[in-house]
Amino acid sequence: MENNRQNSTNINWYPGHMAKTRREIAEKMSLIDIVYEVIDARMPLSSKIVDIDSLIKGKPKILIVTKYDLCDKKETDTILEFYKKQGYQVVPVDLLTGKNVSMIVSLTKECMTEMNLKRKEKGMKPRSIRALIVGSPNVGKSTLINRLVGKKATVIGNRPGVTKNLGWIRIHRDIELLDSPGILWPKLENQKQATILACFSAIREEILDVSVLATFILKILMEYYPERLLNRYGLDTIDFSDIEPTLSTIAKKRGALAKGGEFDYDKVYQLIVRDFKEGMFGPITLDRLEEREE
Ligand SMILES: Nc1nc2c(ncn2[C@@H]2O[C@H](COP(=O)(O)OP(=O)(O)O)[C@@H](O)[C@H]2O)c(=O)[nH]1
Ligand SMILES: [Mg+2]
Repeated sequence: MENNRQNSTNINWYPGHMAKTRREIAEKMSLIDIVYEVIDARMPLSSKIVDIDSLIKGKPKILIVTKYDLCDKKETDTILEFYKKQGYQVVPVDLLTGKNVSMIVSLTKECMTEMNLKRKEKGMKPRSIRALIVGSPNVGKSTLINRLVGKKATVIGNRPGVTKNLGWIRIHRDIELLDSPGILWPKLENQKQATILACFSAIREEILDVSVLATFILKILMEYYPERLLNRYGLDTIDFSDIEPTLSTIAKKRGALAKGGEFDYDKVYQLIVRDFKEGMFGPITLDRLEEREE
C-alpha cells in the first residue's frame, strides 16, 4: 500500500479489506442479538465507527469505552454525556483491572429479558443472548474478550445448521459471545482525526511521517495540556516555524544529545512519539466536543 503514504491533504486511506470485513459483519448480524461497540476513551469521537448503524440494522448495542484509566476524565465524560443524550448505553471500562466489566453483563441480561419476552409473545422458547464485539483496530477488543471470558468460559463450538466456521464462547450462563471481533476502520473525516487515530495506533502510523506525528503531538499538547510539556520537556513555548530549538531542548532534557551538542531530528521525533504512546504525559483525551459541533 505504498501509494497510500499520505501527505498533509490526502487522508483517503482505506484498507483494501475493509469492504470485505463490513460484508462479513453484515452477514453475521442475523446470528447476533446485541452488539458491543468499542471505542477508546482517549478519542471517543475519532475512534467511533459513525456509520455502524447501517451495518447492525437496529440491533441493541452497548457503547463500551475502553482505556478509561488512561483518559482525561473531564473531557471524556463530556463526550460520553453527549452519547448518552443520543440514547446510547455507555459503559466506561478499565480492562487492565476489569473495572466495570460486570456492568456489560448486567445490561446484556436486561436486553435478554426483553428479547425473551418478545419470543414468548410469539410462542417461542427463551434462549441465550448472542453478542458480537465491533470496533477500530487497537481499541481493546481482544482484551475485552479475555476479560469477559475470564475463567468461566466454555467454548461452545459450531451451531448445528450454521455452516460458517464461527466460534462461540459462553461468557455467562445465558450470554454467548462470538470469539472473533469485527474490526472496522473509522471514516476519516479530516486530517486531525486521522492523526489522532495514528497517535493511538488505530491506523497504521506509517501512513504519516514520524515528523508529522511528533509535531502534531507537540501542537496538541501545547494547546490542551501545556503544563505537561513544561514538566516533561521544560518547554513553555514552541516556535513551529523553526522547530530546531524545541527539538534541541527536548533532546537535552531527555539525554538524547550527541557529543558536541548535536542531535538527530528523527530520533527526537521518535522519542516524542514513544513518550506519548507510553503515556508519559499523563491521562489524556484528544477529542473535543466543541470541534465536532462546529
Ligand atoms: N490501560 C489500559 N490498556 C488497555 C485497556 N484495554 C486495552 N488496553 C491495551 O491496549 C492494547 C490493545 O488492546 P487489544 O485488545 O489488542 O486491541 P484490539 O486490537 O482492539 O484487539 C493492549 O496493549 C492492551 O493491553 C484498558 O482499558 N486500559
Ligand atoms: Mg485484537
